[in-house]
Amino acid sequence: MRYELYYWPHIQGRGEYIRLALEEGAADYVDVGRLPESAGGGRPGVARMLEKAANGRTPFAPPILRAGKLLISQTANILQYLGPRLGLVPKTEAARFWAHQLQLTMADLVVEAHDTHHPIAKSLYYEEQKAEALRRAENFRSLRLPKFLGYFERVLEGNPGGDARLVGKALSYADLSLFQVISGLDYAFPRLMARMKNEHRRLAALHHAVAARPRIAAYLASSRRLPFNDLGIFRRYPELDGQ
Ligand SMILES: N[C@@H](CCC(=O)N[C@@H](CS)C(=O)NCC(=O)O)C(=O)O
Repeated sequence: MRYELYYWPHIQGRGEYIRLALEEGAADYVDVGRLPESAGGGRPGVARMLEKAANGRTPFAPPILRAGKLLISQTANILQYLGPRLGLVPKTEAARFWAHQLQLTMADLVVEAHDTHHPIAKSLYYEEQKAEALRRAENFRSLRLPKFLGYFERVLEGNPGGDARLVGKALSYADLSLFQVISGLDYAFPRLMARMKNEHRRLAALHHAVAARPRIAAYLASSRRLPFNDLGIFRRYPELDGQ
């Protein structure tokens, strides 16, 4: 199976959760958005997918995965599909729902991280909502992020398979996604995260361990991994990072 990923070519964004799973699972895939426009890629290649899917199941937003005749969108939904096929989730139904539940909780956190710089509207520039962003980020730093990170630290602590993983004994796509969330938070909130990682040693260890996995390390060092930038979900505005 050669998978096709459709995602915006200029940012890691939500496409990155899918890329990490495909890379760790050594899947054969094409990152269509990063192909030249002349080869059907780029933003037009992704936009075409959002106009009208041939099967009538047009997705609302990327990331989108084409797997043969299947066209799947929503990040957590794609990972729920890929997990068993790439050996990135345990076999039991209970474990699969648990991994999906954790992924959806990460999706909630990702929205809140995005809203620190765009609390009013995606369609406005940061500078047009900076006052609200400062207030929102203060609340994120003092209440919301500690609540989310405290939760994931407790999940690691309570995992019967060991505190190095979120689900069971082996690496799952939920671990890869938590790695990506922490990487993004490190980029956007370096001061805050230095403190947070001291207080959440299991999260810090998981982040480190995933980065060191051979396939992930090779991917991170490759040109397939886009750098963080000021267009994505995680953006570095020092004034939002507190003191
Ligand atoms: N809940 C969806 C969110 C998808 C989403 O917001 N995609 C962004 C890029 S990361 C987008 O292009 N959104 C267009 C829009 O919301 O109008 C998911 O997790 O996949």
